[in-house]
Amino acid sequence: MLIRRLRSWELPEHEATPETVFLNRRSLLAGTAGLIGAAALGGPAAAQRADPTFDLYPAKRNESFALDRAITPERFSADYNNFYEFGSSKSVAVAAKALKIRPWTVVVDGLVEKPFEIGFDDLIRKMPLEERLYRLRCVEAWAMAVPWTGFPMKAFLDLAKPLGSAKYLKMQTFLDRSVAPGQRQVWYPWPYTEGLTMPEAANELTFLVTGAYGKPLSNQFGAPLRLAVPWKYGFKSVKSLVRFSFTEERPKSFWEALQSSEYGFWANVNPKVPHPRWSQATERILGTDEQRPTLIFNGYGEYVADLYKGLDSERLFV
Ligand SMILES: Nc1nc2c(c(=O)[nH]1)N[C@H]1C(S)=C(S)[C@@H](COP(=O)(O)O)O[C@H]1N2
Ligand SMILES: [Mo]
Repeated sequence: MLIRRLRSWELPEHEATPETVFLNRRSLLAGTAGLIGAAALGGPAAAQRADPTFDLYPAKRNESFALDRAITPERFSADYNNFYEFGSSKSVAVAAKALKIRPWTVVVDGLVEKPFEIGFDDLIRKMPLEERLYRLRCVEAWAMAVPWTGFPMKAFLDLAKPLGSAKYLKMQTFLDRSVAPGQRQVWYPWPYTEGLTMPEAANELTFLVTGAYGKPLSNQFGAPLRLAVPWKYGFKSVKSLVRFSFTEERPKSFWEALQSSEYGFWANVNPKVPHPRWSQATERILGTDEQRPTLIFNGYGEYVADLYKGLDSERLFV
């Protein structure tokens, strides 16, 4: 009952369009630059200029990941976020500034040769950074296209050295009720958790993100480290990661734990498989009124369709 009432984010977009988008649209029409300060203009904010990894940006773009549409302007993508740790509205950018992203330690444990912890600044300097233009399709039927900077999960796996017995990679967000008011809402299964099979984790597309728009990530995007798996619904792209655990058992993810009939483990994008309460056939392009047809695997089938051969008994598209 409680969950039902609270999960307003599941409303179809036309019933739930937040005021901020209207405001931005209006200010655009008026010829002004939007409402969120320097970041809205695309330049690095003070927090980003002070970031100890600022010198790594912009990273060289990997041209193999091309878009079929325009990059979403940062003033839209940085002001319309799902980050339940900081509230269930889309306007979490200000609240997310409370997250302290240094020092930041990442734990690697479970079925690995040797569990370890590594500081984020050490980790990023061991990894091959590049920029990729990726699309993101939220299960709520809006979509965006973002220039992420980061490194292939494959490079991280080479560092983590999972054992042959590992079948899944479980990933978790930080847990700190003192900075994240959403985490005081005890009916949610914190910390936010997501999982991939090992073949999914090792896929060329699976990307660990440290930056966006040629700068270190701003907090609302999931700083300092988040996942991007663009062929899956956006809720799989878990933010502000602190722990990577290799397991034999399939991890239960945050939304799956809340409502498994609507949000499953696989969550691959498919226009023909509706959400129980709305169609997935089209998507609204963030910052516009444009609707586009949704693509199977969000258009990334050539990279990932083979991962799902022989898995027809699974709920691959929920
Ligand atoms: N920790 C955490 N990760 C999260 C979420 C969240 O609430 N908490 N929301 C997910 C959802 S539903 C989406 S669509 C994307 C949104 O990413 P964006 O805010 O960068 O657009 O983040 C995903 N990762
Ligand atoms: Mo989402």
